[in-house]
Amino acid sequence: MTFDTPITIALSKGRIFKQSLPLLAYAGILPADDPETSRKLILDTNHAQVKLVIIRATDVPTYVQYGAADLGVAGKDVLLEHGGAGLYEPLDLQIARCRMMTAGFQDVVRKHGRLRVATKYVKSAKRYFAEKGQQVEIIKLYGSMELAPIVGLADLIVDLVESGNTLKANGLVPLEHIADISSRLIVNRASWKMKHDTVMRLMEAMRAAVAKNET
Ligand code: PRT
Ligand code: MG
Repeated sequence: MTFDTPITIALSKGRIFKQSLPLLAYAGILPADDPETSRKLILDTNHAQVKLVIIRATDVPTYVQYGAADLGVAGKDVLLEHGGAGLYEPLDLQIARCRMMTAGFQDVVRKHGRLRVATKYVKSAKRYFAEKGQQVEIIKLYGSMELAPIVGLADLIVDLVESGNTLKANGLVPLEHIADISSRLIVNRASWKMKHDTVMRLMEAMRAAVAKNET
């Protein structure tokens, strides 16, 4: 692929960067640095016009919403919390897959009053329990949710589960399935219009890479 317009792609370190690499490579984009070892926040690529910005996973939709990046890769969990304002979500990349679940001790007993649920996914948790017609008290945390039931901060947590090992290591079990999660390509609405050809070609190359992975 050739790039006749500047393109900035927002990615987070870790699993999203690693699993996006082969999809980007399929579109001919090769980063000049490895974010795990480099301290650079902006990575050059083999194309002078294409830059990667490396940011926190939860910040990716914000960068794309405001046009600080034209495109990004973000987990559906993060997008559900962000709300999707100012961006399109045209492609499920089928990477960084996991499940959003409730979890707790095997025998969650409801004490007096409402069940307490600790999570960083406040919006998703609220919607899930509201749809079930269950009154709960949501406690916002920023990480290490597994600790909350152990120390009596909450009866349940809402978290992402992949292998289940993290829950198991903390004596918890997955209980109810809320959503299947994977990462999505997201596109700034103005970039979608102004850089249409380039964005489309990039997206179609990534779509082909996803399809190839599925077969
Ligand atoms: O780590 P940081 O605080 O910077 O941000 P982050 O945790 O949001 O980023 P990162 O890179 O860890 O995750 C990015 C995205 O990967 C998430 O937004 C999800 O869409 C996706 N993803 C896929 C996961 C997992 N699988 C996952 N297993 N994100 C987190 N986990 C965590 C989970 O929260 C739990 O702590 O891994 C633990 C469970 O894993 P198992 O295998 O023990 O079940
Ligand atoms: Mg993490």
